[in-house]
Amino acid sequence: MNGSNYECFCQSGYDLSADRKTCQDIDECTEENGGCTHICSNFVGGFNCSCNDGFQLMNDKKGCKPCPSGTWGKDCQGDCSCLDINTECNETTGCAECPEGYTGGDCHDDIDECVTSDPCDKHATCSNTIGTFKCICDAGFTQYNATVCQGTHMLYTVMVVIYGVKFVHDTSSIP
Ligand SMILES: [Ca+2]
Repeated sequence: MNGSNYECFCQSGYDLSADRKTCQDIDECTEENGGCTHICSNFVGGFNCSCNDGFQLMNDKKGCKPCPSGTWGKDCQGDCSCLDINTECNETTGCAECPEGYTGGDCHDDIDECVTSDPCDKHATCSNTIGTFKCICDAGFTQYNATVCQGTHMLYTVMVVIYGVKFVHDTSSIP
């Protein structure tokens, strides 16, 4: 071979380098965004298109169309069921409102109330459960209601919870 009687060709996605012997990746995204409507991602030997949240790739693998009703998020993988609560579902953020005890775009994530709101009174230990929580009364106390424990002794504390404000009335002075 004297260098003049052969010619190199590259596979698709590659271009011949200046030395005319090696192939180098073509960055298709530099030209017209690779034909992608939204996001063009180059990789060695090719490229692909993807869409912004709230859209899905069309059959041509380049165009993007809005998520079908009932779905949201990246590649429309989010589920708008919102645990059957009839509420608005945003195509990029998901469910606008979740039932009590749940959070997340799909409303499938449990809220750990023991961390977020410390709902139990001082004579109880909070225990998170899926969709809600439990207040487990300390020894010597029994359940008065979901969040309040009262002493089983003569002296006890009544805790009334109204609109999230706690009023503590110590009845120990009452004969
Ligand atoms: Ca919970």
